[in-house]
Amino acid sequence: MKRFLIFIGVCSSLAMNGQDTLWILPGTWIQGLDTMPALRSEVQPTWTGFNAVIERSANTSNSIVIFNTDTVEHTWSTNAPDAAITSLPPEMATEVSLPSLPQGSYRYSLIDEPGKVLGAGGLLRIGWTDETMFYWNLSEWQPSMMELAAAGESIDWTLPYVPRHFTINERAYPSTADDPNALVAVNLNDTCFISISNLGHMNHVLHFHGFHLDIITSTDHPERVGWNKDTVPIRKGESMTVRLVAFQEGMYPVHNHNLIAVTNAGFYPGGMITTIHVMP
Ligand SMILES: [Cu+2]
Repeated sequence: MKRFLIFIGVCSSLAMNGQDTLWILPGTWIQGLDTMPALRSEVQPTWTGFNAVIERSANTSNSIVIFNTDTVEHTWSTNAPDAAITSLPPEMATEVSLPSLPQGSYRYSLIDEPGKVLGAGGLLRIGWTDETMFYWNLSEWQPSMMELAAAGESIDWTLPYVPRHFTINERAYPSTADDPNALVAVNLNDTCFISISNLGHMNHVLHFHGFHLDIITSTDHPERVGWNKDTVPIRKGESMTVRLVAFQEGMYPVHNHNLIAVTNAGFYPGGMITTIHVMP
């Protein structure tokens, strides 16, 4: 406990400079009528239910301190090429190195089974300094599986996977409108970039109304860089960056093209829906 208190003192000053420290926090997440055990990777030592974004400059190696407040060990990694795998012992701080990476969007996450099912992970954005930069951390959630993982039981991945919740930045529509990183609000003729990452256990596909977007980076499909599409698939574990040129005013929906993923506990509309709002 003493070590924990000393560490809080050191970190509260570091936290002023961005995500120098991440806190792995177990907690309770309420979505609709479901109350679920969950894990998050947050910027502060108190639970909010939202995963942090890590931002770093391009082409420089770096590190981050991760405090695992859980009572079990977790394992941390990223989807960068040749990513290191780091053990995070319980109730301890561990310094994790981040490799030198080219500009792009990547994903960090816990990769042990409870860590992966309970959802601690988010975007690792490299080399983006522009203010008009949004991010979408996609995931989906099956409460029964999360209960098993939190109880330390192993998951049978051959059973049907039937998530009840689908989220962008841990929010389901209509709450996505409350998140300035999920709601893309820009001015006419702005160019903006959206980092998209799939933290979940199934593939997703997003459909954009009103715009075709340029694929700028992709961890899993580099051959798609340069494509200009209104429908963008994101494989599980994949991260990508897309560019939006806001050439027309108005409100335009963006939604998952898989209709089960635009529901909340089976009710439409919900889940992975957000909006592009282009202001005059
Ligand atoms: Cu559509």
